[in-house]
Amino acid sequence: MCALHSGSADLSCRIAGVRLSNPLVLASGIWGTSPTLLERAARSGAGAVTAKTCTTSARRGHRNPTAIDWGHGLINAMGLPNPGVEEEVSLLEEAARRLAPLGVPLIASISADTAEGFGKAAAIVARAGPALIEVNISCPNVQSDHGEMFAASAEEAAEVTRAVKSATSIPCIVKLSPNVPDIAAIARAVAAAGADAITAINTMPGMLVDAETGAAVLANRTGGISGPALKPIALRCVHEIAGAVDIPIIGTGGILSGVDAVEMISAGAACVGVGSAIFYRGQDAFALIRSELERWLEDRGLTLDEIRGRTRRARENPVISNPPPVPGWEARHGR
Ligand code: RRO
Repeated sequence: MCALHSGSADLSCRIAGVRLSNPLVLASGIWGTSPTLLERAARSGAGAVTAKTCTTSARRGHRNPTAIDWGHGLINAMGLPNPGVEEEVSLLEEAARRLAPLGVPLIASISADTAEGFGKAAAIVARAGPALIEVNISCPNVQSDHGEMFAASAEEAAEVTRAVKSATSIPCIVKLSPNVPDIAAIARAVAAAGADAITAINTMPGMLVDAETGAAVLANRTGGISGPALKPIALRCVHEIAGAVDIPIIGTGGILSGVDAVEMISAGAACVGVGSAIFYRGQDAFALIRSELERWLEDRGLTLDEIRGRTRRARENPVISNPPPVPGWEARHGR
């Protein structure tokens, strides 16, 4: 492991009244709901950790192959596998117990087929005492079961938000999809319905096709794209949402390095989601990104508050040469 910078920059931040020691949030679905894996993310430097989304009943998920590195990012169609919210509560309770002494907040994540179902799932996960509940209305891989995602309609997204808000007093974060014509309109609707924060964004639907056979590569045919290819889309979405609402945003999509985190916070995010980075950079991803972020701020004498939202205030369009997302990334991946 390379030497980590451990400086004096204050990386602490708040999301919906919950304090994080640093803005890096383990994204949902990356390390499941296993208490030991969530604890590992916390010990390796995450500021908060999000569990895998759970639903009112258990789901098996899709057949393999379900996740692939396609060269410029990942694509997945897990199909929301989970043991169901009742089973999940005991795992979340254990995770919360392990995270409490580390001072790392737990974020539960829920989904359902109906607004009422979201309310029910929220009331059940609340029993585990998570600091926050993420409301996943934007999974790209369950259309055949659920119909159109709730994140596609401002009215339905607001209805789900209201159902969750009336089921629990735990602050809720609504997770939006990039696959809509006007994400700012959806953000306004959920904020008006009482959302305490927004996660932007979920993965972007896509597919891989095998040239030899012409067949779709994923068993589900389509999946959600994450990693480096998603970053410019996520930056645009966060920028648009930050211009539309005042609630905090967890900017998620292609954050692999400290510089990526700086870009996302500049676009208006309060915190940043980290997911695919664990695939690209290994289990030390949080420690690496955190130390890069800290060093970047210290070298320039800047604070998180000073960089947050500065994209909107910036007057110049500098010509920058874009380095690979992570130094040495191409060599490590044989490219
Ligand atoms: O489980 C999945 O297939 C999945 C979910 Br719930 C989600 O929200 N986003 C994603 O890319 N995959």
